[in-house]
Amino acid sequence: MYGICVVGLGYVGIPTACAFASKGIKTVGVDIKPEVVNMLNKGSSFIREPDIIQTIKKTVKEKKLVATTDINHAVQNSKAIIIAVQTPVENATIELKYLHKACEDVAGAVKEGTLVIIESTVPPGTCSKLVRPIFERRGIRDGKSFFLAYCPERIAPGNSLAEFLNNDRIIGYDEPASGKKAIELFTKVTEGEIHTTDIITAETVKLVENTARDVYIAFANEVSRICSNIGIDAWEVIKLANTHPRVKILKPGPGVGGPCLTKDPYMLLQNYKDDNSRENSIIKYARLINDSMYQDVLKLIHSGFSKEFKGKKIAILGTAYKPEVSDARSSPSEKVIRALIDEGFEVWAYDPFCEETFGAKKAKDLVEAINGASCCVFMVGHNEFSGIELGQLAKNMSERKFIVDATGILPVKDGKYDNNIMVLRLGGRSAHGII
Ligand code: SAJ
Repeated sequence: MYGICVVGLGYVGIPTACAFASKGIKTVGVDIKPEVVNMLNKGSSFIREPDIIQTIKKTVKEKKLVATTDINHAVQNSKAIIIAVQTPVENATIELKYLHKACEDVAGAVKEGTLVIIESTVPPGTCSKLVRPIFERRGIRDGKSFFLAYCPERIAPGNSLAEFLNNDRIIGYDEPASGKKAIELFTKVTEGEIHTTDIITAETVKLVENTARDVYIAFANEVSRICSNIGIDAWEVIKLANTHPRVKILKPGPGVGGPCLTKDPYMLLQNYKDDNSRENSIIKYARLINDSMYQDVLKLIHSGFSKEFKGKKIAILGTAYKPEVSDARSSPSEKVIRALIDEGFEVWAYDPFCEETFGAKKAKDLVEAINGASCCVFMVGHNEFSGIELGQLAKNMSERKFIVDATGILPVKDGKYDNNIMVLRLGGRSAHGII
């Protein structure tokens, strides 16, 4: 018998399964992909976070964690089920078919008295309109013959296990008996505080959190554009503005990537009933700003070249969607790389975590990427890049060398440096007249 069954072993399901197994709770993970299941059973994972890898290795060996493709067997033999399948945007709509299928499978096998927790991000109302009816159609009643709760994940990829174990948790439930069971379960794994509410509020809270972050980042990006127009350094402006006790501006960058902030704001926006409100929403404009930041990077790159750039080598440093992760979904690097290839540049990409190159030539290391390049573009603030010295870069680059720092990773401001190297920084003074 398992304490927990986690359905969906993706970027959320794996840390979830690891967290329960690390607390000594016998955990079974289910996925339809045999390669994911096999990898986990061999003590490994596609998530390259060291504590995830270590925990999987240890808990698989101790037989606290196992994976299977057999959902019936796993569900029938578990006291509680957590569903953490993807809810992606496909053809411009939120696709709930994976959640639907997982709920059907769980409802078809679940034993009386099982706790079922939805962890996937969903549009408000999904648990009451889609999930609960799937169970009720089989005569399984929430709060009586099964217990339903919505507990959204809040983990930041890159540090997912620690965040799962330590972050505060929201638990949404509509039946007191279901809430009691869910609180009991999360108390075993969460150091953070548990906050309770009804299910539709919990569903909305999750979307509001991610939308807030997207809007805050858009503001930082807008500050960067405005400062470039004034001819001043946005990084200095933000640093000084943040000395105010009630101001906390985030960092400008080449855009917002990843599977969450690029999608969740649209799930929230859908709740406006009229087009006008949706079209004029701060949420929509934030998305537009963040989605268009890659053009600012391209403008900086173009400004560094004289007219002829066909065949010139450019090194794109970072293809992941953010620092220290291997995930390239909706990475701003994709748009930049594809545009540069179309324009005739010879584009090379290097990322210490991520295999994806978006059609650029793959460099095995930093040296191969920058060797003979006219331009290096820092697209992701990976730690490996933060120690780079300009002198080291200049030595390996071509005669004509300039660097675009799209993430503020370099310890220098923009301007001309020794070795004839020019640094153009997104949000920097030198972007004046360019952006
Ligand atoms: N970014 C900036 N400037 C910043 C911070 C981030 O441009 O100052 C960019 C990043 O480079 C990246 C994107 O934003 O491209 C998103 O990165 P992130 O670290 O802000 O967020 P995610 O998508 O990795 O994780 C978010 C988190 N949500 C919040 O912080 C409110 C995480 O807690 C959620 O669990 C996750 O979404 C999710 O799965 O929903």
